[in-house]
Amino acid sequence: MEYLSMSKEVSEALALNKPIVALESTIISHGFNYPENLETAQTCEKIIRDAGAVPATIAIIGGKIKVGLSTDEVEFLATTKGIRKCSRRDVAAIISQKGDGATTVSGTMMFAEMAGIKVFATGGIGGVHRNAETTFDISADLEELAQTKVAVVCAGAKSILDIPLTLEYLETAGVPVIGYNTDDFPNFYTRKSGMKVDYNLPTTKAIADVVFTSHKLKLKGGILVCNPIPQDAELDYDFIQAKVETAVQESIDKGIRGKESTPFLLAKLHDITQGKSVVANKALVFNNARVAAEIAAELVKM
Ligand code: PSU
Ligand code: MN
Repeated sequence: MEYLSMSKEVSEALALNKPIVALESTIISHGFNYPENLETAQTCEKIIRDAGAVPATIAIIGGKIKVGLSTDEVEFLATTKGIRKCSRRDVAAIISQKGDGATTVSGTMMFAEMAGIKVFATGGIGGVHRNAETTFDISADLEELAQTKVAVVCAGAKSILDIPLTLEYLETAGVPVIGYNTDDFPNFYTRKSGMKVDYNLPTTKAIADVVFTSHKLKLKGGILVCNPIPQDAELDYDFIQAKVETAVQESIDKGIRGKESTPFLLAKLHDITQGKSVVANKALVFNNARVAAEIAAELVKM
């Protein structure tokens, strides 16, 4: 396809049926500040390589869909101001303008599927925001999970979202919610949210088997794999909950809306937790990269 540009490493891996893990780029351009964004992106790639898989960081650069970025391209996304946050609805406009876009979970899933990549590691997915009944703020990530065939490894969703409503939406959309070694739907910074997953699977092999079976059945839509933050990196539940309340209230007071909402809340949390949220965020992303690589490695054996 004329718009899709795959790195040599990724296209060889696809041809040889090697394990591949997709990575998003909104986390680089809008999730962390420089230089933490660059370090985090590079460490994720290293963790995936160390686990025997090939990382494929995804973005739109100069109007091309890039699957597998060079070091310079990752650095460009980490250091350039004003890169657009790219979900499904932004794709055609950014490409036609030969622009740059940092792909969200939604955009990354689209391009991973186009490229033939089945496993994707991220931090947390977007979801139904608190007060969505008046704001209508529901992430395009959920609709993407409903229609695009990629397994997304995440640490659940954070409390800037309404977790029970997010889970209801996923149920309606037909998205299986699988816990890796947990009964609890994880809460990003903490291992438990008070809500349950649909299936608790004890091994990455068992999870890969669900992904494999879903492909064999030609079912539409993604699979959400929930991997709790490592115990030693978990934040105190009451501490982070209180900070989230403060951040959400400030976003309401300032009238923050639309695609600005999630980046605003993340930056605010980083600020008011004196960086504790950033440390936890990195730990859970790395943990997801590793588990995604293991799932991808099991998958290519099936
Ligand atoms: N959650 C995080 N970090 C992130 C995001 C979510 O902890 O960087 C990003 C992801 O790219 C996700 C997007 O797909 O935010 C969701 O944005 P929105 O809520 O505007 O759909
Ligand atoms: Mn939104």
